[in-house]
Amino acid sequence: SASKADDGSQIDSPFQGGESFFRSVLASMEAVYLNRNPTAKSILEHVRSVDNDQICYDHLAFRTFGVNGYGIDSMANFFLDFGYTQREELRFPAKKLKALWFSPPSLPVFDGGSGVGGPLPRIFISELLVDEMSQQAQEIIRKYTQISGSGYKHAALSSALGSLTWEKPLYSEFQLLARESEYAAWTLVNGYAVNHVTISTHRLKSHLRDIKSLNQFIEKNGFKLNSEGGVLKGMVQITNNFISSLSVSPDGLLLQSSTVADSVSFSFSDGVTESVPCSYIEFAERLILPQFKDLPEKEVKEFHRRDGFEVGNADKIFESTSKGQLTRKAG
Ligand code: OOG
Ligand code: NI
Repeated sequence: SASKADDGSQIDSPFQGGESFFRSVLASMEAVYLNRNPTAKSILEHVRSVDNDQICYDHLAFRTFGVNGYGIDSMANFFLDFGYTQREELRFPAKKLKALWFSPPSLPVFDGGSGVGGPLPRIFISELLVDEMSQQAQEIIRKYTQISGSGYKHAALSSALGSLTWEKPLYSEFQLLARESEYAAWTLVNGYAVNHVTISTHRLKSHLRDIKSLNQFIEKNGFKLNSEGGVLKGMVQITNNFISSLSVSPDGLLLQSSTVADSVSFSFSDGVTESVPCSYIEFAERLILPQFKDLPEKEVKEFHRRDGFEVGNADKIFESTSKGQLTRKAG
């Protein structure tokens, strides 16, 4: 799975360590995600029923608190240890977030599995710039990361077990964070749990390989897509309800859409039980780079396609867990 750096050179680091161990960890992270998020589970089943068991994950995403060692590095270390390569940084000043993505190492042999057994996914990890938050919000975040002690060293384990490394917060603390940053509130109650998996649509075999068809298929089956950013920046404005959920990069080559997150009931430490946003599922179509547009279709590999992420798209996708999207009516 060769990938290209910005200067066009190949980044092709080899996989390091035990592949079956690595895939078991991914499978445990995925199991936690599927158990908590019935929409994601059901959409994967629907897609699989049309597309003969072959689903490739474009990327997995995680959220972190950028403080006391709990930031991006805490989760990235696990992937770096198995040969992943750090790539570009993305900044979201209004949301007080930054993100990094990591490209997967190449495998010595790959015999065509599906999901976490398939081609290794990219990894997208973001962090809240905690120092830029209000004093009150910082106090809450610092309190829980301090309680957690060395928990940041066990980010992957925490994600695979579906267990927070810190104690459960008070409901009032969750609410205070939510008013200032829905990302912060999400991370306080979900910790290192997988935020979303992304289906690589162009690697599907059926008509669903076209992300617009997949969006229609999803909505026809009664699921709600994140409608944030209905006006496509730098693109023609499309008023069709299905397509308004699509984010397109300025070069027109990275197309992404996502569902609205599921909610789970969460028992706060003060005895309050409230529903909180959990995870969502995303779809990404990476189009063929202009210099490879004449390649015969069956020769097209992943590295011939648009790589990486896009700030404008990501900014809208972050809203998949926002209250505004969760309470919106479908359609
Ligand atoms: C990540 C949102 C961005 C993408 O693919 O650009 C993203 C998040 O919600 O934590 O997933
Ligand atoms: Ni994503």
